[in-house]
Amino acid sequence: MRGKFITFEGGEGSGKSTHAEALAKRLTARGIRVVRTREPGGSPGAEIVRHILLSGMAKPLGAEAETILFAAARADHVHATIAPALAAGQWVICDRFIDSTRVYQGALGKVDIKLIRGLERVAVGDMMPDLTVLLDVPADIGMARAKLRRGVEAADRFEAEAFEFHEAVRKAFLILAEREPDRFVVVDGRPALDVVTERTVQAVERRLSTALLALGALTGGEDR
Ligand code: T5A
Repeated sequence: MRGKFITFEGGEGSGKSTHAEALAKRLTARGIRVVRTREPGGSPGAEIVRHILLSGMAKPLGAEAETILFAAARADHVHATIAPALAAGQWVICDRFIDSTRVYQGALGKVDIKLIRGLERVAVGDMMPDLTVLLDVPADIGMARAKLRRGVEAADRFEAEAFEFHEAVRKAFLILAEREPDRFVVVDGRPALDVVTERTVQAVERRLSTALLALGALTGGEDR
């Protein structure tokens, strides 16, 4: 049976990496084989493109060229990492995916949605997420958390954008979630870490209960 594909989305510092990791640990403890991955990146080829994108080297080429680079990285990531894992029955938990392109390059970068959807068809095909967890936090909280985590390191190409940009990112993600309520679940990322993790796990249990039951992984409770 094909594994389940879960993506985490949200603005900078919303807690995607933290809660994706926590969810992976919970699922692994229930006997599910989990692959944790991220975008941009997640395969050797895509990690090279990640460096080009996040260093800001591609910014002068314009938003369309950046979109094409994100799609090229995604195509390699899907081909080399995501599709083989799902085919082997593993569950894939990915930090950012198509919705980040729809928001950062589409809603914010004003790249034509037709180009974005066309690139999705090429890069993703039918490897669409079964569930997308949107971690929603106000931009000021997310930026403060990202800054704290980064320490003395320089902000990357997107982190360096202004507060208004990050607040617009938050709104654009919420609009996507409203449009596709069957795929998205929105989790309030403001409460304490363990509270957000618990709510995330519960949301995944609700949405993917059939698959978890089939694997005998819903009723365990040993890790709660
Ligand atoms: N991008 C990406 C595009 O423009 N288009 C695309 O198609 C794609 C795929 C990626 C950048 O690329 C852009 C978007 C991004 O700007 P990245 O380095 O991968 O860059 O950055 P992010 O994905 O934004 O990752 P961050 O690490 O900044 O944010 P996370 O993963 O959301 O946050 P996380 O988990 O690292 O948490 C940050 C800190 O907050 C704490 C954590 O412990 C950590 O220290 N924290 C909490 N603290 C208190 N309470 C909570 N509830 C907390 N949750 C987390």
